[in-house]
Amino acid sequence: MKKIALAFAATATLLSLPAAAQFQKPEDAIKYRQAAFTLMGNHFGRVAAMAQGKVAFDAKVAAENTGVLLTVSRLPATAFGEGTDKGAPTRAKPEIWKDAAKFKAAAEKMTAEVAKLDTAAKSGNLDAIKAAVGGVGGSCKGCHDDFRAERHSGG
Ligand code: ASC
Repeated sequence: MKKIALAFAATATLLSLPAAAQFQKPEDAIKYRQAAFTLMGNHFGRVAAMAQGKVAFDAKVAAENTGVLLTVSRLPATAFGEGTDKGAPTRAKPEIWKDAAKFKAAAEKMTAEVAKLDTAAKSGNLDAIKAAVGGVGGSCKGCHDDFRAERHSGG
């Protein structure tokens, strides 16, 4: 019985790891979320380029990229904890913490749009991918408009 309880606890810890990501210092959280956004921009950009006809459409490559995007899209929200507004140069606006509910909604909108894009990419339907790329791009922009500053702070 104890063993089962332990196994459950270990599994629960593993499953909740991204949501409970712990950072030694604010700088680590800032770098972590910036790294995640860099990866998201890269993998989304590859699919967006196909949707825009700038790169030849390859359904398999599109789905591989949205798979990475889907996984990584769930990570940044774990790295905006209290006290991570400074510690390294960042474009994160104070509104993220002042209007936490709105920020959370924007983050959830983004992950929902990314999930739709991944579903569209797995279907291999370019028109569906184009529509979903628009949704993801809109969610990026919406959050940037409200919560991302023009310039980096000094840190
Ligand atoms: C990207 C990227 C963003 C978004 C945004 C969409 O590829 O790096 O920040 O798309 O430009 O409006």
